[in-house]
Amino acid sequence: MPKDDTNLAEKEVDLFSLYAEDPERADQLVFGRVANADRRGFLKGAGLATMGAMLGASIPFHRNMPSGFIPEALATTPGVVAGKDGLSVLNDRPVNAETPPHLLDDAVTPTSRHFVRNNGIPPEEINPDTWELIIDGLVDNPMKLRIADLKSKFEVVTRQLVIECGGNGRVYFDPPAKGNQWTLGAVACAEWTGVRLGDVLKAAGIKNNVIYTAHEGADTHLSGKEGKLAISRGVPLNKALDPNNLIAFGMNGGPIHPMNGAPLRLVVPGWPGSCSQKWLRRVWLRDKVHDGPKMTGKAYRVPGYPVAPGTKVPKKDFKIIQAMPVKSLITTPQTGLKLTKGERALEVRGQAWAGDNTVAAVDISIDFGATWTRANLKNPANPYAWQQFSQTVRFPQAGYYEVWARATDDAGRMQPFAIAWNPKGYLNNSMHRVSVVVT
Ligand SMILES: Nc1nc2c(c(=O)[nH]1)N[C@H]1C(S)=C(S)[C@@H](COP(=O)(O)O)O[C@H]1N2
Ligand SMILES: [Mo]
Repeated sequence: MPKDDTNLAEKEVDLFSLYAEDPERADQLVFGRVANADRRGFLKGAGLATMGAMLGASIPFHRNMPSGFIPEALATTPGVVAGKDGLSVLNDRPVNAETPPHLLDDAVTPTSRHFVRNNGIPPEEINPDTWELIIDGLVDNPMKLRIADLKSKFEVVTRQLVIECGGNGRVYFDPPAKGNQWTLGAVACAEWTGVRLGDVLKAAGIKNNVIYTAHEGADTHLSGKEGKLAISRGVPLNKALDPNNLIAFGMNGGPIHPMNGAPLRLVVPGWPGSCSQKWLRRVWLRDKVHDGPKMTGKAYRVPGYPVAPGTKVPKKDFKIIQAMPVKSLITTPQTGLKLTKGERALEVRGQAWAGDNTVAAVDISIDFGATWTRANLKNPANPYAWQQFSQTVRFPQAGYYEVWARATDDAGRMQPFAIAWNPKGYLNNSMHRVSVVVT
């Protein structure tokens, strides 16, 4: 049995607190080398690209940086990831950054606003022209494909697809759950271009005994151990063959952002974001449930039955998360809005999505859920795109209000008021609330 990787989250600590506690160890972690190693060597380690990404620039004189050195820009403005705009950085090693809800108002999330969830250290140097994807395991014809091969051998499609981290909303769990303390913004709907995963697997010839996929990326484990994967997940074959899954090489009409998996990634919409392997190197087919890092133990699993907050659940009762639940996000107004000058009417807007399902309705309340008004709801641009909703609400008098949104999917499932607590803090789809003060 592979080791349970679920306590890895504990190692995902903030860079600055680590430097304060133990600069030598921090340096080793950040730069991937021991602090007193060859000076020219240690800054070439895996952490430099991450450092550069955090700073928004490479560091020409990085060799002059003393060990334990914290760049001023990181010390004063920790909220920066190159090519990202307005994201909140939750963790810088590995980089994890989410998008404030009011920046998710677009039907298609701009690349600069797509959240980042890294479990390890992204690859340093990527060359899209020579990048190779291996398809092997239980297939008739193992394949090695460059991106040019994917483009010439398979139909290229463009789709708007939601990726949501399984741990989105974890911060609201009480008792708290370990791991990145995502609030609301570990979700996005970008427009991805690529080929269908199913087409590529079929071309390789799927053997009769295949039941599961296994995905591997080119990022490295936080420990820096050679050949140790940060994360390797898979999906049941029937999900893998869904024509909406892409092996993507394009994002919003341009290249994939380096932190979102350039030059090649999976997009398996509707299921936890962890199924959408970034920096994709290999997909192999198996005759058993995949057991890669973060596939086993309690990772991306919830108890198979509802439990009261704080319940200790035996490991054997945990089930792999499949489809994500119905959810909505209010993107306008931004919480804390003050309406002045006697304004009483306000347009509320947002996004709604529902795992493998579609959203049938979104309702809005301004009176703490006593009454609800149906919002206008758009159809998805394509399956697995999120759906925009809007409604104008009118506040009867001056005072403090909360606008609540509640989506219902086409199977009749509705977002709950309270969080369905689970030990690892996954699948929080409780209703989003924003505050509005009318003066
Ligand atoms: N290779 C690799 N793929 C990965 C991850 C990772 O750490 N390494 N993180 C996964 C998780 S947990 C999520 S939620 C999504 C996030 O995709 P994004 O960073 O593009 O938003 O990528 C998934 N794919
Ligand atoms: Mo995730």
